[in-house]
Amino acid sequence: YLFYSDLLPSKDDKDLTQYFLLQVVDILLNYIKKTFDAKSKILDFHHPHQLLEGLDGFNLNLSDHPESLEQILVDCTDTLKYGVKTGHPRYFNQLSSGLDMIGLAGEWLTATANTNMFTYEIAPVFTSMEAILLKKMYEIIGWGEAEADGIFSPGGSISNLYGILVARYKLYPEIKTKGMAALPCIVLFVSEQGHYSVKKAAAVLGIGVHHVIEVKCDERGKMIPDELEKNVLQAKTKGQAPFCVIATAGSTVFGAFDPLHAIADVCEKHKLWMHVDAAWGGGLLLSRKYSYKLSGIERANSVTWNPHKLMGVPLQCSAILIREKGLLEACNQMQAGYLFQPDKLYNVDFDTGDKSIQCGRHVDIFKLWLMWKAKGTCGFEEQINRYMELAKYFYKVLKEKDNFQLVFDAEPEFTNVCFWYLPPRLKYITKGLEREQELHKIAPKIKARMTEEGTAMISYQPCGDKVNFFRMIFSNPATRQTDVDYLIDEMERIGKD
Ligand code: ABU
Repeated sequence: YLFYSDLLPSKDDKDLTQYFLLQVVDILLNYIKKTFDAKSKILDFHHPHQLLEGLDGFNLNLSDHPESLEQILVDCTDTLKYGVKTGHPRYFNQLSSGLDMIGLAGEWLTATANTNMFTYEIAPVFTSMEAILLKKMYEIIGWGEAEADGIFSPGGSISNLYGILVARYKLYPEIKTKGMAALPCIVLFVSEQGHYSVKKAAAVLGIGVHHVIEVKCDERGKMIPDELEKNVLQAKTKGQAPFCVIATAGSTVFGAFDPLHAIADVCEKHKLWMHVDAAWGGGLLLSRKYSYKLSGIERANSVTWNPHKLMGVPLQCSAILIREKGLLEACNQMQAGYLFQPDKLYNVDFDTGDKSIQCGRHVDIFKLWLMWKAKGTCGFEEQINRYMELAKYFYKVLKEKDNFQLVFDAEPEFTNVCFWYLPPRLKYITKGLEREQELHKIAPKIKARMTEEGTAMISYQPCGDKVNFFRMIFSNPATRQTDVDYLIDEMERIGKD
């Protein structure tokens, strides 16, 4: 039996580290091959209590004594065995899916480097790459490099929080020292289809969820600019102080794009900060064919853009981009003397840590940089255009079928396609409450069966007055038309009874 203490930095390593790591790579390669095999199961589902109690020798409990390296390899195999293959061609469950080989290599290298993004001192290459990538993203949005700033953050919710944080600081810099007691009753606006992270940020920032005003959407889920203006005026009449609007470019459920120019007009008129949550839709800027859907984003004061969604970068990779240099740092800077010494030997502008609300920051940049190198902008464009074509294909197939009903009759705006499956027995129930109640139960039942059988994964939700419906997402490079056809057949097979 060999143990971790026999591996490097042990002096008696005798190539054991190499052997051990090659065994790990072997386990990962087997998993990767299965991931891309459409016939393999996406998951081997077990209930939480089963996993916690232990399965076939897979014991999650920890002991006081070391386990052998052989057992550690078995633990690695089992961890993947009972997980979900998010790169499987029939995994449609989340906005972030797929398994990119270059991104994976990037993640391996990042883990091997095991450093922290807060200073150039310990991450010279990664902080430089971040500067390059941020510049690229400002250019794509349509901002000049000189006036912009940004940072990679742990996900879209945190990037949205940054946007609101900086918006508030811009208008009320005293917030940093005096807190909310020094401010009037500030309010912000987001569409009723906007992401829930906006409310969460309001709670975290001490603004309060009740001070997030939800603006009505049109029938496709886009914010109505006239409603926004009406809400702004109403808030002012009540003595509240509007400071920020969160527009959405690619809403989570419907994939809707808010009309950014019209929203920017309202923001300019009322001197409001405009943040665009393009966590999901941002990648579309790379498509010359579809980037028009985000027209007006160049007028935003800040933007959230998650390359780990449409661009398929392994989780996680999210950027907050701010159209004013210096604000992020002024808002968050605490000048910890032990990290951010001003008298270092290099240009300390590259010590980005004090712009952040965290101290330690994971290196999320390398996998994106490496993928961009490997694909070029054109590679992302091609991939994204293909998702849009797949969404249109799926929509057309469903439209032809009388046992499926689309939530929106018109062509999909984005790669989200929302629909109901209508089992034969529903035909005999007249339209009304009883039928709606029955329909509401269908999606969870089909999903449960699919999960137990491990054949496909797709999300569902109710929304407003709409009972549970499926949300199909195309953001997985492994998905082909045959997988789309399979999903439809599978729903008919499972759902018919
Ligand atoms: N941050 C939104 C992710 C939601 C989804 O993948 O469905």
